[in-house]
Order: sequence, then C-alpha cells, then structure tokens
Amino acid sequence: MEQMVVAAGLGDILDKVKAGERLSNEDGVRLYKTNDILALGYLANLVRERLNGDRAYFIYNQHVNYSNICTNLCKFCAFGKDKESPQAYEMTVDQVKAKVRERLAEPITEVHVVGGIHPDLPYQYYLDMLRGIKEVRPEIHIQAFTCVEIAHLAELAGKSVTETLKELVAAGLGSIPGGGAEVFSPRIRQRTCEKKLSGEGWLEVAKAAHRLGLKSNATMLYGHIETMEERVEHLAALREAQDETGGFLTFIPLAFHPKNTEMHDLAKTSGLDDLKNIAVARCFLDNFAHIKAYWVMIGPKLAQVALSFGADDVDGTVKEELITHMAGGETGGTMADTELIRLILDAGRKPVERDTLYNVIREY
Ligand code: V47
Repeated sequence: MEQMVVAAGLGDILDKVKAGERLSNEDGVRLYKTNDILALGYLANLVRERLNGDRAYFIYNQHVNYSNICTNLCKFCAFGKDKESPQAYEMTVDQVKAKVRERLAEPITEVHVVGGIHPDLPYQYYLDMLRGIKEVRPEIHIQAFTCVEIAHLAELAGKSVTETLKELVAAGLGSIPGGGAEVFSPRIRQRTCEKKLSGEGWLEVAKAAHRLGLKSNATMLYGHIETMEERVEHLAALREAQDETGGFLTFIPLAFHPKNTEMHDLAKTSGLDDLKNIAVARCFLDNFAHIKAYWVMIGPKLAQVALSFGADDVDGTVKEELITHMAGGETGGTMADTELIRLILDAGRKPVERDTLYNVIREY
C-alpha cells in the first residue's frame, strides 16, 4: 500500500502523516488534485484509525426546520424562500413542540434545529422555542442555530454574541450545528451568498461559543464554483480556529445539490469528489477528532464506503430533512437505527451510538 502512495507522488505526505506532522496548504491542494483515490484513502484511513480505531459513530436524532423564510436567499440554496413565496412556511412554537412530541416514543437524544434568517420573528420566539422543546423532552440535547442565525439573534436581541449565547444556553441550547460556513473565501461568498455573515464573522461566533464552553460543528459546502485552493484555505481557517479554542466536535463536508437552486446548471458532485472531501479533511484537520460522512447528502452507500476513507461518523436517524431534499436529494432523509448499524457492520467497522458530545451511549 505504501508503495502505491509513493507511486502516486505522495510519499512526502505519507511521511508527514505517519509522523503526525501537520500538512501545509500546498499538501492539501496536492491531495485534492490527485485522482489516486486509493492512495488518498490509505492516508486518510491511517489518521482515522489512529484517532478512532474501528469505531463508527451514529446518533439517534431528529431534525426540525422551524421556518424556511430567509432574507439571505443564497444562490446555492433551495430551502430558503422569500416571505411572499407560496412555498414559505414558519412553525409556531407549539408546532415545533408538537414535532418533538410526535417522536417521544423513540430514543432520540438530539434535536437539530435550524431555519433561515427570518425578517421578523422576534428574539423571544427563539428563546420560547428552546424552552418549549425542553418542556416536551427535558433530557434532549438541543443542537440549534448555525453561527449565521446566532449572529442574527444577537442583532435582534441588541446584545453581544456572547451575551446572546448565554441567554440561549439558559433557555436550553446545548451546542451549535455546523451550517452556514459554506466556503469562507470572500470571492465565493460574494458570488453565492453575498448577504450572508462573512467567513470571519462565522468563525468569530464559533469561537465566542467555544469560549463559553459550548461545542459546535463545522461544515464546508463543496462542489460548486470553489477552487481547490479555496477549499484548503477554508480547512486551514478551521484548523487555526480549532488550535485556538478546541471547541469543534466534528467536520462535515456538504455536497452541493443543484436542483431548484439558482445554480441549477451546475453538475451534481461525483462520488470521487465526495470521497476526496472526506479524505482530504481527515488528513488536513489534524486537530479535529471526527469527520462526518452525512449520509443524507452523499447517500448511505457512499457514506458506508467513506468509513474506509477517513470518516468515523455517519450522523443519524434524522427524518424530515429539508435542506438537501428541496435541492434534489434523493435519500428520503430518514433511516432506522438498525439500518445504520447494518451499514456500519457491513463496512467492517464497530457501530457506536453516541450523544451529541460523542459520549458513548451503546457499543455494538
Ligand atoms: O449551511 C444549503 C448547506 C447547510 C444546499 O452540524 C446545501 O452536524 C447542499 O449544515 N446542497 C445546512 N447543501 C446543513 C448543515 C448540517 C447538516 C447536517 C449536520 C450538520 C451538523 C450540519 O446546508 C447550509 C448549507 O451549507 N446547503 N443548500 C444545497 N443545495
């Protein structure tokens, strides 16, 4: 295997990976540009097994998208809608509570709550939603509001991000999901999501959360107009922030789905690029404990293969996922825990049910 990596021209990177040495941005770009997926996978798997052995994590979770009304209207997004759109919706706090109540019989440990940047829902709505979810299911971990939403809530509250986060935590917030990061590059943001919080702004919110002891996730939306260099710069910014705070739990590469978006003329991502994004992230993000292959976006079959290309997590049972679904995702968005376990076992890995913070709930 090592000869294959050397033959692929990646011998120096192999040496670094084996020595646990940090990769440079140039190394990262070379990894993205190789088409020797087996050599790349071998490197990523070395890191994966060093950090996580044979374990493959999954979680019993539920997604709730409280509203799709959004003032940012990013070009890559099919979920966000103008308030006047016939497809626009918003849930009342009681409707959100009902969604959580519907699944009380299931052993769900996490609810993942995100929405758009709503023009006029008041700050109190978000606090009430968190409290309401906790009323219905007191034990549940609420992973809610991307850094972009948090910055918006701070504006609504007229308070600093730190003060706002403290109030959200008091109302029930447990951690922050990784969305809204997109690609940090100003060039990409200007062309695809110019109204959105900047990359720097996103990182500032994440770091403020980490300083309060809150954990958060990180993502990158790939497969549209970004260059390999821009991908690596994004990863490097995350790695630097993680050096500072250590507050990121996991990194999730998100495969761009073009259908029903303003960028619908672009092709879907290829399986090779999906695997590359997992593998390069695993090699490059040496200070991230986990890399998630989000099965809803890349499909359960490729998520399973990704467990040999750097990923150690496949996310969870999810259900009613809308962001990928509205952009042409074909996975249906729901998976039974038994299916997840079988998928992991068939990949030759050890299924571990985790909670949001990667505490082990059950090993199989
Ligand atoms: O921020 C939007 C992305 C994100 C599209 O933290 C799209 O564990 C693909 O971040 N095609 C939201 N992606 C979802 C997200 C997420 C999902 C699962 C787990 C976690 C986690 C986070 O979805 C958005 C944006 O980057 N997105 N439109 C699209 N057409």
